[in-house]
Amino acid sequence: MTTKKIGNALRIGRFERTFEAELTARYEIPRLPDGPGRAHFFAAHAADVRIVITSGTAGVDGDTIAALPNLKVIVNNGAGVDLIDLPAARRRGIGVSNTPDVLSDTVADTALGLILMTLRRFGAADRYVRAGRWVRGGPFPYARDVSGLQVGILGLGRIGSAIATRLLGFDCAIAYHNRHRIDGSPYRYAPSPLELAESVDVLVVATTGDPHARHLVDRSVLEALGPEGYLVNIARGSVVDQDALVELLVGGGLAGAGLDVFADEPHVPTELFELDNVVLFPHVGSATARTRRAMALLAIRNLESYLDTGELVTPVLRPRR
Ligand code: 8YV
Repeated sequence: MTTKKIGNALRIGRFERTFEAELTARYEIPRLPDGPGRAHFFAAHAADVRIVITSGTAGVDGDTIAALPNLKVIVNNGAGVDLIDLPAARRRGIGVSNTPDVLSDTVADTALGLILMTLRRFGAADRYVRAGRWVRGGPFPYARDVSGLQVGILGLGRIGSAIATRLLGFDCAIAYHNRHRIDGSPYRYAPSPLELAESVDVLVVATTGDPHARHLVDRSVLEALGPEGYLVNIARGSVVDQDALVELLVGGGLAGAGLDVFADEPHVPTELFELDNVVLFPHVGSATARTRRAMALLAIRNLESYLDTGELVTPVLRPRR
């Protein structure tokens, strides 16, 4: 494959390895330097940039959008666009694309893994064997059944729905909260996150990480979940009040938590390392070879579609023509 130069495009942030490989195999695109080099780059090239390519973990803030006067489109590798200033993009008519659907099953599998590992204490059980404690200490303590539980899903979108479908196979009763009730949904609707938490054994966070979702799971929601309740988060760390979560876990105010995402990744509160009822993943929700390739190819299809037709394949915001 020969690489093609796209002079009016700019890469922002570091990309996960499959996207990096697929993109560089096809295109030669300059990267926005970090540090002092950034101001020099803007001074020399800002007016040329029409396309920005970024990833879920890097994003494009309002200052960067303001610094690029001719920006027309932002292509994001990842479903979550919470690190892109969408209101600023909308005001300027800048299109934004993401990579929905192709990751839903894999992220839902991750949620199920976290639920099973946390409630059945599979991670702790594995550590028990490896540490030779089965021989010395006898049988491992009892865990909690997943089958037949009441599970609340905060954010019944594409990923939330894929989680619900899987849980039906475990005979779980599903409830959900979204800003609006979904017509025709087979699941019980809870009018607020608090009422959802009060009525379930496990609360699964599957919302977007948009500003309106910040701390949607606050201390009162966690307290409503209570000492017998579990929190699972595969969405964004910003949705949960992490300080309150840590405090409640340490003090026994929650039964446990399964977390793939954190408030300040890759930093994880060290208090959690001590707790055997907590399962910690390094944001691997979509991290399988097949899914990361599907995401990368969809991001590239968005780029190519914009170059060919001026339209995006999976727009979050359509570019103004
Ligand atoms: C990735 C994600 O971590 O898609 C998302 O929003 O959180 C993850 O799949 C990331 O986007 C990879 O760039």
